[in-house]
Amino acid sequence: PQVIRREDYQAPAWLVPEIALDFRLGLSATHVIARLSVTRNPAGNGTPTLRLNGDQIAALAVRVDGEAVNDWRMDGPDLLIDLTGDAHAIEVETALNPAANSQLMGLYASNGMLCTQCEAEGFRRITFFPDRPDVLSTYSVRMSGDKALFPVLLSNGNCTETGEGPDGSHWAQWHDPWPKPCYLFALVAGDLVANHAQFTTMNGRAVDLNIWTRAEDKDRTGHAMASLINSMKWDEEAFGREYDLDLFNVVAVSDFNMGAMENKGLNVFNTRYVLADPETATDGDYDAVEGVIGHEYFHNWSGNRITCRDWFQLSLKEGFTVLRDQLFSAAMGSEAVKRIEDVRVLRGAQFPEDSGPLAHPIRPDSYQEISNFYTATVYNKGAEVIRMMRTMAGAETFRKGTDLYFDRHDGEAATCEDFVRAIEDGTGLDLGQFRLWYGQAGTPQVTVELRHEDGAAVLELAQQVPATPGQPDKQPMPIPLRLALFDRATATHRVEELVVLDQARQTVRFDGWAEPPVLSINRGFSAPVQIEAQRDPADLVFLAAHDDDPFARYEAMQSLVVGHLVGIVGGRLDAAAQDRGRAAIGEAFGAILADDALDDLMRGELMILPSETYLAEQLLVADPLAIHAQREALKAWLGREHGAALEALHDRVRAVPYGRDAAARGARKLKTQALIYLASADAVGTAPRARAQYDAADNMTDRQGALMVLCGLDVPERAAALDDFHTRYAGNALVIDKWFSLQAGSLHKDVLEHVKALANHPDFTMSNPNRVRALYMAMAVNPKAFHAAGGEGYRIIGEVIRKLDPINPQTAARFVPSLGRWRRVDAARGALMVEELKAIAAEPTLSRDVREQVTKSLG
Ligand code: DPP
Ligand code: ZN
Repeated sequence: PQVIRREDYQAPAWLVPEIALDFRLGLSATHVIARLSVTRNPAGNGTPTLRLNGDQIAALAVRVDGEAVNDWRMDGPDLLIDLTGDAHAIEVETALNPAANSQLMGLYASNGMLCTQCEAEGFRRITFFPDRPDVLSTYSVRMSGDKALFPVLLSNGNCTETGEGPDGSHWAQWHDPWPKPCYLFALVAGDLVANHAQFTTMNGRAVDLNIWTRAEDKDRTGHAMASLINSMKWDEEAFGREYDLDLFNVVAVSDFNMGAMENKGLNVFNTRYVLADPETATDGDYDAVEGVIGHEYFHNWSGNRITCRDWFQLSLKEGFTVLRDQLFSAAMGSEAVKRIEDVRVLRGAQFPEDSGPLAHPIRPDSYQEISNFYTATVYNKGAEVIRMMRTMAGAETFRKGTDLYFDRHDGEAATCEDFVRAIEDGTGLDLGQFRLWYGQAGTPQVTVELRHEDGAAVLELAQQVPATPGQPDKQPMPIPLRLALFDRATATHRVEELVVLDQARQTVRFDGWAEPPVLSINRGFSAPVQIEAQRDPADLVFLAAHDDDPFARYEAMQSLVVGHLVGIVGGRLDAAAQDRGRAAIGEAFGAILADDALDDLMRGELMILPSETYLAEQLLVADPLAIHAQREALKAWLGREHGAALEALHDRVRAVPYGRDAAARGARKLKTQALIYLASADAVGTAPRARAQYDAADNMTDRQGALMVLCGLDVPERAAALDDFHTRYAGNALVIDKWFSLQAGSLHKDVLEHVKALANHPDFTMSNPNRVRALYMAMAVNPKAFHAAGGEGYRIIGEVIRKLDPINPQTAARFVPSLGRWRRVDAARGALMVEELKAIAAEPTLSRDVREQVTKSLG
């Protein structure tokens, strides 16, 4: 396999300042003429050979300076032309079949419309081009097609002209004044309607906003539009970034590999991040729409105006843009809850990457298939790394750094190093050692010990960055730890500061403590590390009740439960210690239920137990079913112990009417949380309560929550509610996705039987990524199903990978990491997982995507 290395970067030999594209559109036959003005790059290596990348396309004709030529040649998928002189006009014709493009990369058909996805390397499936992000061009796009099939014709930038053609056809001409790499090119043609609004920027530019959907979906775009307007305003205020075109289009597409795509002036979205109304979208869905709308909009500056020099720099735009969308969502809602959710995602998705065979730094050194690097590491850990700079600089000073970055690199294809240097120059921070965060993979382990001696609190800190594939030895990194010391008597803190641990070991002394304080550390999750501390459960109960940092309060509760469950599963707690631990959790849980000063959204967060994935992460080798059983047992015990309080809570929040405000959202969150514990304690007794919540629901949050609980129970109410749900939402693809996910993710003892039956359901299809993920990703992340005795879960996922790979390799490859965790489970299970990986590797033809992930997972 060909390995692409970061250190091999070479400037492009030829540039393409301008490109004109002419599309004659048809669902199964589209004809493309690309006219490129190419100029020799003075900074290039001087080769006469122009390399135009291609992928599964053929050149029908090639012209140089207007003359048909024959002396071009193919080098694998690429088209090469030798040129004399410094500037030429190149013209290439290609023919495409969008309807047959099941990979959903390049130009493809979805639901009768045509759309594109070009990041990272999809443009080369449309025409021959130097498909690399450091080649920036000005685009003119003409498209023509049947007016009845494609009444709406969109591309990047502004529409400059339209007209009628022969035989019921029409055409449109678009021009994007901002030079861009080809991964930001987009085209959409279809029968769409727009929700239209206007936004006036801080300097008075009037911008037309359109959210395009199929007619029947239009009335579910209000939240996306409000989120877009909020994003535009927030980016002006928080980062000084103004929109730079007169038009901003968003299109919702139901077949989409990713969440959404930030194409210049024409964002293309997976429908699930656009459509929302109370009847069909949960509060979580609303948040996801807001977050992704923001994310793609923010890319206009962090991604489009300043793009990446090469794909190793992906975190330059993604890490920064994730941070920007996190700050935006925090500003729109509860900052505390948003931070907890972000950390939950990091721990659930990124920590396992860092500790597995696919571990890579946020700026990888090599890849075989770049699609495999759109990871939680590049995105979410990338955001955490930039957040640490912000924490160390302070928000206001950090802004000076980002201002400088935008100023200095506007219009360029930049590197992570450019970003760090701009932050350094703008803030005055010395980030020399900090750069290690870009190059070293693995989640640092920080050991914390607090001693009390001679009237002082002495904090011993040590760090260790674990070995990862290809990186056996690591250097200590700067780890900013926000900490506080609490006075037990007053339950307030006297010290709060940011300590930067930048050596292997460090001691920090705090004088003036006659009594030992309680330590609160990594407040706000100031660093993406794993804290190892021997904590007295009483101290954690204290912090869970009194810490004034909401994240730290949540963390105290999590640590209490992690210590208890991991202690039991690891066989480290005797019966008496188990009882003490459980009692401490029960006490803290009761205090959370009873605390009148807590808002319900935060109360809901504090009630959520650490996930099984996160618990497994604490053990070198885990028995997933033992973790599952112990966690379920604790849930049931809490449900019994606090049954009356949980019922009272459920009754209280049931009475709160639907609203989008925090209080009503908090009520809905608690409604389902209460139900979860009650059902765990008493399935038969709670089923009618769950069914009542289902029936009374006037919104998807309550209805889905109740159905989720019922799905896990072996009660008659289960099938009836599932049938009702399917009938009620027949034809609404996003809600039917939920119907699949709830069953595949359920706690039900027959979950694998359900999954197998659902695979044959008429609503199931392997060609829609949302549907595939709804069934199989939900199952792959459901430990009870995935790790079921005998390896059936592994076989199901292995088969999905093999069946999906020829259809959609990008989506298929996303399933490999779950099997790649084989070293972290008991040997018998591990062997079954390896067997599946080997069966995949033995396939005669495999995509580069799946091949890379499988080989690395076995390696
Ligand atoms: N660049 C997209 C995003 O993260 C993914 N292709 O927004
Ligand atoms: Zn992004």
